[in-house]
Amino acid sequence: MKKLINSLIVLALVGTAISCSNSESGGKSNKGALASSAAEKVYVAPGEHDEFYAFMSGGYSGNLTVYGLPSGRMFKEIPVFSQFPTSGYGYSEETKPMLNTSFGFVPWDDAHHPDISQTNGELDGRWIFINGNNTPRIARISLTTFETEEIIEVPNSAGNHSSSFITENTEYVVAGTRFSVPIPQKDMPIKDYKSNFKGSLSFISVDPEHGHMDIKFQLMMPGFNYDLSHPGRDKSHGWFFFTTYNTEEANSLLEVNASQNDKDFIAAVNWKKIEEYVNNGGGTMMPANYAHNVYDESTHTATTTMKKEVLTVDPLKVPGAVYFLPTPKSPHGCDVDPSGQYIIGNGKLSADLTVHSFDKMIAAIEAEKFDGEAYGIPILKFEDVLAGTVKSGGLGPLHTEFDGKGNAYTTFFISSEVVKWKLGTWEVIDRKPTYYSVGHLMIPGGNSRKPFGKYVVAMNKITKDRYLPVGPEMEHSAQIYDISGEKMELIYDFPTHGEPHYAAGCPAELLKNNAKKIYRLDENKHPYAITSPDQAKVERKGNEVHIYMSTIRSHFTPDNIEGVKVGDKVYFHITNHEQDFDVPHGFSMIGQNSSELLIMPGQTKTNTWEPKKVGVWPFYCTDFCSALHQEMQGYIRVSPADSDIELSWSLGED
Ligand code: K7E
Ligand code: CUA
Repeated sequence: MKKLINSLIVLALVGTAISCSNSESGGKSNKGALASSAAEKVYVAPGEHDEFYAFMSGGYSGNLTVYGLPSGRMFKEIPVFSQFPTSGYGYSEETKPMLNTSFGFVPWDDAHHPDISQTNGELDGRWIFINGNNTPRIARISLTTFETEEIIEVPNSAGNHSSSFITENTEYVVAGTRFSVPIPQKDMPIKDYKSNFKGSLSFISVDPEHGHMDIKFQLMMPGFNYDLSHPGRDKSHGWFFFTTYNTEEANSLLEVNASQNDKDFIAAVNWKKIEEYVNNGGGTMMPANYAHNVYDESTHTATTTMKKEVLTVDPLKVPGAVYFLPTPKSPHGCDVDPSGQYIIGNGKLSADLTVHSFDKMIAAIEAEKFDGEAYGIPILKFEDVLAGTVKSGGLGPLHTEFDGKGNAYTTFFISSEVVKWKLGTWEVIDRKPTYYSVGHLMIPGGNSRKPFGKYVVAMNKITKDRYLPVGPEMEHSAQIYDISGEKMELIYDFPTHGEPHYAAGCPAELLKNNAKKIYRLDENKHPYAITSPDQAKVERKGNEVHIYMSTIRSHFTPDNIEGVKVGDKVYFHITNHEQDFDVPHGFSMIGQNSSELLIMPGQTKTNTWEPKKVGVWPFYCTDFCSALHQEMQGYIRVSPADSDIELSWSLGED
């Protein structure tokens, strides 16, 4: 045991050493790996637009960032699972419900794997989904407003990591648990994990018209760790593949104890079969408690519904629905090529990649050639499903993407490189170093039937000397390689925000003409909206004061309010009466226990303030909206709790 620990530590240290010693960068005498023509390939002239959008997960920022490719320019950070003072998301009364869970208000998560909706296996640009890893949730973001519209909590899950991947007509967004747990949760000794804990794989249906999510069923699998997943596509459409590790079912010191088995599994799930079973009344309804948060664009308001049950499916009750494909060395990434034929398991403690064949898998199932079973689930023979092995010579393979021209690209964390290899012959065509310790990589559409194989973006865990130092922590780095030729060419290197695990990209054409410019005032159904500034008013209901406020360049209506008292709770319901693209107004109040708000044209948002001190207190617009932005301000007079000053408000009067 000691020996194994030591050798793992050595492996890890060697990895770090390799990843830092293959540096070609950092020194002033060195231009890095760049050829002089590289600059032209990424240069997007001022005023010109990028060719691709790239949506990068924010990892521990909980958010999603939007970049342009090839320029590497960041356009927006979209708040998803984390409160975001830049816009007031998670602070405004309207958006707070988005962060409700069965654990209460959870204003943060760890976002890993964005995936764009598809139709017939091709990106359709309607929505992008992303998983919250820590408090299991799946979010749906609109690709017209670029705002989070829906978040569903996933019960019976823990470490929602093999998520959020989309089937090829967006029938389902799939979420798998990383940690197995007692289901239902209960108080029990941890050491009794083995054969008592379960791993749930959730199939969340997506309504084709509005995108609304609902958990269709949860498959209750053996207590392994379900690491990553991908849908079958084209010929394998109807199946879903999940890598597992810790098939040892260890509950302590997993770095050693979960590395005992030479092979873990890829679980192949025939979801069409289970869907049919469920549609015919199969499955067991189980009590559960989870939040479903939906943002309504017409009321500009989110609501939370607590759901009370979930349909569970025991895989043994649906013969022919689940099989295990033995896959070496604690596989991490689980990727399916554009034709749907090849399923690639990246054994992270291995140098080789294992490629399974979908056709061979089906043949082996039909011939019932099994190699035993695990908890009643048939295990296929490794040799019977193996399509080939890529002898890459790299170390620590993690993730694979495809260019649509018959090539695959795999990242190697330990040896810090991207390796290009050929599907079908398994020969390595090219390899290029990354700086440093690469995790995922992304080709726009690389997770669909139709990749746009012009660039690959590598997302690196360690930045070290790539940019000017900014203290002990550097932003992670992304690197763009031109993959239009036989050999990859590193052309650009740019910092990212948070930890971008995965990314999803698409041609700019798919989205740019649909991006929303304003919210129409005549469609604003917010209960506290006012349709014009002359409807502005202030109302008292007990100790609540509701201010119906308007913004338009460059004043608030009203801008003087009196009669508020210490102990009141003041609601600012602010409607932005602008109807021009890109003219938000901001709002902030001195001493508020919240953030500012940024209110889009035609939108209504609500901020609260509980005045604690007598005085005359200012508020102002936080977004430089016009030449007279600094004039966009107002005062609230706060009197003692027992004052009899009447509520009054004004604009432009003495
Ligand atoms: Cu490899 Cu969450 Cu996809 Cu990170 S995971 S790298
Ligand atoms: Cu409105 Cu500044």
